[in-house]
Amino acid sequence: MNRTYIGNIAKKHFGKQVMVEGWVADVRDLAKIKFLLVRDISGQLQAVALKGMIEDSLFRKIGRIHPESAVKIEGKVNKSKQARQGFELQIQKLDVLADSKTPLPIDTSPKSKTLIDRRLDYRFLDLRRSNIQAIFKIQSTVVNAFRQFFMSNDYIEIQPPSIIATATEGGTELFPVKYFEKTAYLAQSPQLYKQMCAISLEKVFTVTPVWRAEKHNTPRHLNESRQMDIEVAFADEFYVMKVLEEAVKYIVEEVNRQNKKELDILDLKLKVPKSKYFSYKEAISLLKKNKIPIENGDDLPPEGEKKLEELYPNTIVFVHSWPVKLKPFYIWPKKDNTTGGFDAIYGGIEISSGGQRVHLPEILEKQLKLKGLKPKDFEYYIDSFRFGAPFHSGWSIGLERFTMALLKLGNIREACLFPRDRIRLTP
Ligand code: AMO
Repeated sequence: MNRTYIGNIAKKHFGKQVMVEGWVADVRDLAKIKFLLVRDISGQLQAVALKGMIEDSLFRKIGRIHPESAVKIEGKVNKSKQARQGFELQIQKLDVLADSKTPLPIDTSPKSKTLIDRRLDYRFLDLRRSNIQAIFKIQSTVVNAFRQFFMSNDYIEIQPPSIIATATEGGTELFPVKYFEKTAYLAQSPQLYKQMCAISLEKVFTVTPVWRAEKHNTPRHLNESRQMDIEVAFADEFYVMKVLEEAVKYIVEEVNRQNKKELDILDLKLKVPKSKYFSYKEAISLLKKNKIPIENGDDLPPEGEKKLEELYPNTIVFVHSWPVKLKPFYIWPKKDNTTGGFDAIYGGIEISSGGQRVHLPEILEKQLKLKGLKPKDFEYYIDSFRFGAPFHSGWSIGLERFTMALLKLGNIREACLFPRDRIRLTP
């Protein structure tokens, strides 16, 4: 008999035989009746066995199945008023395909009280929980919608290197790797490579892992994360901010369209966000007015980002025209000591930053020196702008950050399958 996914069982199956495969979420072992709660990736159902209706040995075996064992069940679908799904499966045959050790190291019920550290130690089991599955099903939609959006707008997907020779986002946050006789580093960002592609391929995007050796351990930082980046030639920062706005709106629409069930499980209703634009100076005075302790020249603190969400709920807040001091060397410096750099805040957290880039070698050299970096280390990159490199702009959305903001998760680790942080390297 072919397998039927639990989520596909419908009225047309009532009174018919089906075969399901999945995991035992719960066992209720009564004298004359046994209940199994069985789940697969598409849903869960109640399976019942009545004494006298099946062989005695099978009846006894059902009561002793360990939770989280993988089973295969054949039975009849019966309409049921008691079962939450409106039907139940009357067990006729049951095989334990893979027994589970008992007791379980974590609680695998949706309302599990197991602490996050322990859950992450047993992430493979944590992934049996329907609410955790919902997060990663939605994240899968997010990545796919990102790809679809840019593919359908004629962007080219690029595959940048992950082993690089130089820092991009500041000198101290690199993981060194031994590269034959030299020291190389894990990429902190596809920044330099996406730029070198955009000056020939015009419109590029990538989804790629990045590594940052930041020592702090916070609910919003990972040491390995995934970035969704774009870079566009003949475009300024305002052009790409608009693109970001449209891409995020499309992603939210797709999640609403494709993940109704998952949003229900997470008890979330998503509205397509609005957008709001502030210059850095405007943002600082707005936050000051709202009693956030901040001065001109400061980076936006987490409570400032939260305040922006409070003032403009469900809005992508763009903060542009940042001072030179607060942006990386590759961001275009303007005459008034501001730059073409911006941040995007959504759900009370920075989900993206980007800007117009320096496309003129002389300015790039000056900027590198200003940031304490050696132009010699960046020769290959600077040289790429000597052959008709047009002005260009781009940005990067952190995938886990975005998932965290979208689904209102309290800790970025909830949005990462196997987080790498200051102390965690396994599983
Ligand atoms: P930035 O360093 O701001 O910019 O990173 C872009 C986005 O990536 C996410 N992010 C992180 N997520 C989790 N843990 C971290 N440690 C972490 N660091 C960053 C955030 C952030 O907004 N090259 C530029 C982008 C560009 O200009 O195109 C860059 O990497 O969501």
